[in-house]
Amino acid sequence: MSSTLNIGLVGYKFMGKAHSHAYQSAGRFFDLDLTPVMKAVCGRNEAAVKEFARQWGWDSIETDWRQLVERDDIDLVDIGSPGSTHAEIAIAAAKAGKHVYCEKPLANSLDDCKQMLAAVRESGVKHMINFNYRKTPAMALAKKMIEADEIGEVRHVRCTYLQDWLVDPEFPMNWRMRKETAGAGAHGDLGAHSVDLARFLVGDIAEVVGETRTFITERPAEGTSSGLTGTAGEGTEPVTVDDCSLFLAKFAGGALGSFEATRLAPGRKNFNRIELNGSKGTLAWCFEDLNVLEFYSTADSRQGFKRIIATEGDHPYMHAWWPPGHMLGYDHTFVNAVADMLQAIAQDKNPSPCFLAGANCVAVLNAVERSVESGKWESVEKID
Ligand code: SOE
Repeated sequence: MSSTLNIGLVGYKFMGKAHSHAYQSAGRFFDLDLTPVMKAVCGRNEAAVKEFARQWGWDSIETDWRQLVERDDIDLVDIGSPGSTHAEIAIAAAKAGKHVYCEKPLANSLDDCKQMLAAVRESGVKHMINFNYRKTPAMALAKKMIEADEIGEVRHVRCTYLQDWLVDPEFPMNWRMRKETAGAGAHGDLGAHSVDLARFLVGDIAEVVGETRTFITERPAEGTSSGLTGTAGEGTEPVTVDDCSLFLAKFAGGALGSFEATRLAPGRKNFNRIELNGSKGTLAWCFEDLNVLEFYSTADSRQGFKRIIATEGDHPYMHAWWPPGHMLGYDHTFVNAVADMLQAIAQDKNPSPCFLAGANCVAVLNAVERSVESGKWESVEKID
């Protein structure tokens, strides 16, 4: 019989929905040893958070995260609020003996990341960061194929993460365009995913050189906003983060990488693409065709790319999902992540990826920011 884990979620907008859906689905699709109980959701607007709780099946609400963290009936604090709030909540949760699950990027500064890591280590709680794209069957399969040496020594890493939701200069401000809440723009929001995928598949990044740019420096002030939509209020507000970032990377293992992140690429919706060229082959994946992993092997005399349908057969995660031919989407990546987390906690293991991966990802982003200032290659701090 499965035991239970009481969840307290902070944040009830875009990520709040994605995480709530994951808690509802994980135990129904996966055979888990630990069942999540949706105990409490927390947000500052009482009426809105009450409505959210009703709609998504949370037992109770809080309007102050401190109350949530102190509750005896909460075992795990899930942080789905903006980056600027992560450190304080995660550290308090760890000190209160709660496991912590945190959205990306781990925090807006490397210092905060280090303190978060120290806090979870000191209290011995389990910790996980939600890099959901690792949890697509295609990326999990790519990892297995690299470990089985199917593409040999990786030489080139090419990451592009392109979106277009900010291309209209009339799109109003929200927290994602303010440095004090988001830390960075496309660089942190999208770059974090690319850096994590590259680190997951290829390993540590040692040095970087890059540039960032803000093309649209002023936008209509925020009226209302939710997720990636909003309405304008009165007047305008300066944009204090980048619209795009571009950098080169030297991997500790010898590979060279290029990374581009932007929210100003018309037509590109969630074009999160990674391509790896190795001595024996190539792997390529893009979220806009998320169920397909492209594979080219130099051993194949027919010299063509193979489109592997990663959602078929016994590919990662597929034992839990639909009959053959029925594919997965964005929401499933969150369910897979939560299932991995619950199973790891049930087995008294730390889930993957944990805060260490989150901190090392921010270390890369941070080194790029230093390089933008210095105009030079910068070393990436290695967090152990
Ligand atoms: C917006 O750019 C966003 O929702 C990111 O914040 C997510 O992390 C990414 O998965 C999709 O795009």
